Amino acid sequence: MHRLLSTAATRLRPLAAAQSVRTTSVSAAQPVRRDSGALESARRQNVRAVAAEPFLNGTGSNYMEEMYLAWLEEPSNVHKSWDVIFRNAKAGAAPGPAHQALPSLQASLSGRATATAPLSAAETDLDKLVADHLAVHTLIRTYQVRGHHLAKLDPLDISCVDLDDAPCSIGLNKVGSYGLHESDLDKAFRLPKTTFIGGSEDTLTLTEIVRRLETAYCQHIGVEFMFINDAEQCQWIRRRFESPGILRFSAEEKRTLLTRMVQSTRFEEFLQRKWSSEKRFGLEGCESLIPALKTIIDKSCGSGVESVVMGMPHRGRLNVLANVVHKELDQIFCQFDPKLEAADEGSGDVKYHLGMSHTRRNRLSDKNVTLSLVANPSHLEAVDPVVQGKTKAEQFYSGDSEGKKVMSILIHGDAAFAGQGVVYETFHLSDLPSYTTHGTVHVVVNNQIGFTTDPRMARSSAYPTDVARVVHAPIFHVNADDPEAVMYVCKVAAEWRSTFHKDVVVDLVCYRRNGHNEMDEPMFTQPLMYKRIKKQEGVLKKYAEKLIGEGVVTVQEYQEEVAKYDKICEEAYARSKHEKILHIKDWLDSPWPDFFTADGRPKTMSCPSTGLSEDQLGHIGKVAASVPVDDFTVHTGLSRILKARADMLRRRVCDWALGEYMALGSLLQQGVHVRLSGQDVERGTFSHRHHVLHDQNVDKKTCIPMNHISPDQASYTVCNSSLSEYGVLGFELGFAMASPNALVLWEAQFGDFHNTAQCIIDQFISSGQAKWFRQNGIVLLLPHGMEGMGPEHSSARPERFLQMCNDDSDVFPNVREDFAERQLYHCNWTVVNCSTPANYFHVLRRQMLLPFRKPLIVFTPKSLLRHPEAKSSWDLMLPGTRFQRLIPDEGPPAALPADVKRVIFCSGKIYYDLDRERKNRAMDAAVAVVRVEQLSPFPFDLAKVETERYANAEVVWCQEEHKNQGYYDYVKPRLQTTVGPSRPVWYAGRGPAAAPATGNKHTHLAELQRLLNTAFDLHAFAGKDS
Ligand SMILES: Cc1ncc(C[n+]2csc(CCOP(=O)(O)OP(=O)(O)O)c2C)c(N)n1
Ligand SMILES: [Mg+2]
Repeated sequence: MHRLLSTAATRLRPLAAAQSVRTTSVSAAQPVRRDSGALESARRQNVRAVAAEPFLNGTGSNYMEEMYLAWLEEPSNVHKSWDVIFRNAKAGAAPGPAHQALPSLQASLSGRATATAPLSAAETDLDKLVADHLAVHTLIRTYQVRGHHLAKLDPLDISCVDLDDAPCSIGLNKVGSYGLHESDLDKAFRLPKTTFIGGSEDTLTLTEIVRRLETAYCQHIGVEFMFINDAEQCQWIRRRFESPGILRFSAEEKRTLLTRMVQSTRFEEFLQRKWSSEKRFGLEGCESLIPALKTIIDKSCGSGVESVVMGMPHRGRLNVLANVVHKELDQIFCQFDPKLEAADEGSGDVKYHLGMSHTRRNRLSDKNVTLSLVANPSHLEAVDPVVQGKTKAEQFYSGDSEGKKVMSILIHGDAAFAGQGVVYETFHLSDLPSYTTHGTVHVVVNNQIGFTTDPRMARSSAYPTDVARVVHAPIFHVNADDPEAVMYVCKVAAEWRSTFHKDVVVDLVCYRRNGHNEMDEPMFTQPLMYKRIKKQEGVLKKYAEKLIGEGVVTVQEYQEEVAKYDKICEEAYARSKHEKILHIKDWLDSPWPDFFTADGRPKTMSCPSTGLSEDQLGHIGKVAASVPVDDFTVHTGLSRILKARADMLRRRVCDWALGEYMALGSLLQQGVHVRLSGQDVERGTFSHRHHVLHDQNVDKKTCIPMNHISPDQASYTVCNSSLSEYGVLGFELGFAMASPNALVLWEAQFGDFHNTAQCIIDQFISSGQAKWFRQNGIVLLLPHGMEGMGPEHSSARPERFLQMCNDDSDVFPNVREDFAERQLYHCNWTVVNCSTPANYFHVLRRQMLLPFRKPLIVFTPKSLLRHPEAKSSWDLMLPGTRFQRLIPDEGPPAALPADVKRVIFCSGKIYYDLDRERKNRAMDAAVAVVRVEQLSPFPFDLAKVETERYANAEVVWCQEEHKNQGYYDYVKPRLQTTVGPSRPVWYAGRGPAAAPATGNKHTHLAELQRLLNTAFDLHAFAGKDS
């Protein structure tokens, strides 16, 4: 049958000596710089010896490097023979003599060998003794590095690393590869400190050494960890997998494991019996996932964890909900009833996507633990960063700065884990200060297939888990048909996390008993694999027989356990029949209990004024214009910026950056946590923000003035992210999910780049509430504007966001009390393009002062950041003021509206071009310019006031974006609904185009002038059809 591609196997081949020299010299940068000559010299010997000495190739070279580093630290750290080699090499000895003649053991035993010790007089048998010891050490190391290649990981026994391509010289009959002989098998060897196979013994015969290494590394557990740089961590792992007797369990532990296997297996069987033709993405073939997760949770709770946030795909999800999260079984079963009506608004979602949060008593720790499974879309792995963000937020709110109370577990499919880039993006967040969750336990349900695709067609790496190596996470492969081995690795994984607070991977190598779903025929594509699977006995049966054979349980006890669980299922099934209505809100992964009324509604439907007192504006402004710590030298350019801010304070105006400061600072003062994340947000892509000041003389000395506003303020987190959109936006969404009392903002470097995070936008932000009944107040800041910068860096694609808005273009709404808030409450998100700093300030504050949460999409400016006209007086920010959904023309047209010939509606930066052009043409009285600041939900009520005010005017929509882009397709039907069918709505703007903008500056300006000409040519539409 199949298995790994040769490309994958190639990766497992030892490196050529020359290659390994190159790689290792990077990893050992520090000591090598100090004294690289000796190592290089020793390496030259090594390279020559490599052909004859298999142990010196590949990992052997790393071994030498380790020896060398240890020697550099303290010569007595290494065996005398290595000491001599390095000393001689350092002293410039030619490779031959230095390498060939090892010191006499007697000499070395009587004291440290010296660099000048004679090398030629050693007795042959002592030389051999030393060489044999070295060989044994290398043999041990080879098992540690590559033993997993030979581990019996696959329950079907059809998959293994292709050892023809990657010879692995381990095993009793391979000792010759190390220069050892059959006659050495009974000889005793002293064990190095880097192994624990001896237990309390420090010498073992070669036969016993090999036997114990095979037990540790080549049975049902395969451990990949030798790529980890940290010696303590490697020792920690070796101790846990090499110590004799590690896989001995008490009868109690075995019985608990059996019970969990019964629950896992019988749950799927129950569903299969009751709903044989329903998709459920059953766990058959990987039933040990349930005890695996429970073991991780038990062990973690034992070390103080109180909350576990989980993310997982379809496979086995219902089982996890039932048997791990403990969702009531009747609630799960009633989801299968097609007649059940939905009680809540929104589309809802299929049962294997819903989330859940539940607090229960942990039996082992006897403490409460909250388990939440985050709702997710079909898009595999998309939930990973969301889970991390939610975990980070829970850690933040509970003051858990080291991840001791809150942790995350991510469950993956093998194909998705290897194939989806967001997995990599998420791993790269794992050790960043503002994104780390202090270690995630990853569990891969590695059923060796993805839908219909074999691993050899689905990945180029040997294992699906290789992606985890980038962050040096240890990887524990385990045969999932051995529940005890599974339980053991899960214990170690949990312990690893609580010890080192780093990621770890458990790879459950299993199979998929049915097709992709229960309706699928797997024999079409994997005939041989499935013939094999049909013969495979279920793991529960095998494990029960094992325990019965060991006398741990009797047949009767086992049968009673099965009957007990079946009865629980039957009773829940009976109860589920009484359910008449399906409540999606019972499936919330992140409930906000105090934020809503008991029945989940907003406590009010109004929003207070978002203005601030003059004093508050002055105080926050002062912080923004100062360096609030002593002895701190800022860059002279920044001093100028701060001075300019101070000047704005005197003039009582705000530019964009100051408006943002006022909004965020005031929310912090009100106790709202603010988190701003994205690429280069600390300074701001356009160098306007400067929320983190850097001392020009002291490395890493920074100051965040926003955290110096008042002593009792909430804390401000501003963090430059990794260069990722999908991962980071997902993370921030997850952060925002945890609490309604935080303003979480993600800023794209330029608006265009949001599309690499499209899945988070489409699947979570736009539709999350409709599918999963949970609100989210995340803010997206998307720099947008046509400024001649070319096809990229111009458009944040407003058309895409607007196309996903759920307000009805054809129905003029019933405008009544609190219309603005009600409209917001019923929309799926808010889309704004503010033309003034004051309005930006208000919309950010409104986001937190509203009694509910909706995502907010803000198209933010670039050139307007410094535009002299784009400044706001504080008068527009005082108490009583609020966000203006639409800004009417307050100039001459408003005074004599009947004389206005044309009313131009527009949004964003084009307003300033229109205003300038109107002045240039002296058309102030003839043309009104109205700014739509909140595009969605569309301000029908205010637009109507304006169109009625200018009853004699032509209605025009003007935009700088191309006709098939921007706002036109969204706004036109809504304006049309507002004015009625008899009044045309005209368009002034660029024509349709494939790319968002031209790369030619001249063309850009010509296009702009053309559209302004149309906008102000009062005859442009004469005789035309709209
Ligand atoms: C991003 C994404 N692409 C494609 C799919 C369609 N799809 C659903 S399940 C599946 C196979 C998943 O295989 P694996 O990750 O190994 O999980 P398994 O079903 O084997 O448990 C695919 C391709 C999807 N859900 N998400
Ligand atoms: Mg799979």
